[in-house]
Amino acid sequence: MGGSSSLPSHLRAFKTLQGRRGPKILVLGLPGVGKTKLLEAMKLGDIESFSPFEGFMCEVVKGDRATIVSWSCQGDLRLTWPKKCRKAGVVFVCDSTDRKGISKARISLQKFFDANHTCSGQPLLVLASKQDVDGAMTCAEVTKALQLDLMRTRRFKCVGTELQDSVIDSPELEDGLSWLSRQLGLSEDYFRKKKSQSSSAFRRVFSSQRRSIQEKKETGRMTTRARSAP
Ligand SMILES: Nc1nc2c(ncn2[C@@H]2O[C@H](COP(=O)(O)OP(=O)(O)O)[C@@H](O)[C@H]2O)c(=O)[nH]1
Ligand SMILES: [Mg+2]
Repeated sequence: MGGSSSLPSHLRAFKTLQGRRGPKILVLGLPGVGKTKLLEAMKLGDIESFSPFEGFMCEVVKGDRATIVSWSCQGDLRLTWPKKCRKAGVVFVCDSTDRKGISKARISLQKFFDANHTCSGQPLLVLASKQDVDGAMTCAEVTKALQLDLMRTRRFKCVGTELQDSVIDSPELEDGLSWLSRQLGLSEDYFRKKKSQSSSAFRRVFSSQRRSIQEKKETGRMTTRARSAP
């Protein structure tokens, strides 16, 4: 405990939440791009949501196998992450419908890698979300706009996802996560949801949890919610 009080608040928060081995995946992206939706679709475990400081939102999933940390902030991913996080695969979610905002996303991603050089060797999975919306950018367009090809030393893959409320299974997401698992030296199904879990039950739990989080946000309180798999 001693010394941890001098850490920046976001590091203190991760110290308590990330677990002994550190997260396997860091999910990054601007607000509203679909990070929470992704965590819901993965169904790996309870989602804890909190705000380490104003304007920043963090979600942590501590599944049976893997811990996942999702980080949302207003355009600034220039935080230096704890060492344990630097072994994680990086999932960058961007909103394919937001053509104007894509350069902001590119700058955020660049800032993240600039501040975390040790993450540079880690695999990068880019999720081009909201592919179900008319006029969404294709993966090729997103790859170009984020200048992923210029990141020569980094392994990356870009997949398009459509995670609407009614869509529970996403082959594209599974494909992306299998790729990430392989790159991290894990089994293909490492990040795959448990087959026995009932999707309709999940839908019910998630929609009630989302409502509850929203209500808490509106009252201006810190949000901490646990979702329990049925
Ligand atoms: N149509 C569509 N909407 C999506 C998709 N992914 C996320 N959304 C919606 O985008 C909004 C923001 O998603 P959320 O996961 O909360 O974003 P976050 O702020 O990055 O966590 C929500 O209304 C989601 O339902 C998608 O693939 N398709
Ligand atoms: Mg969110």
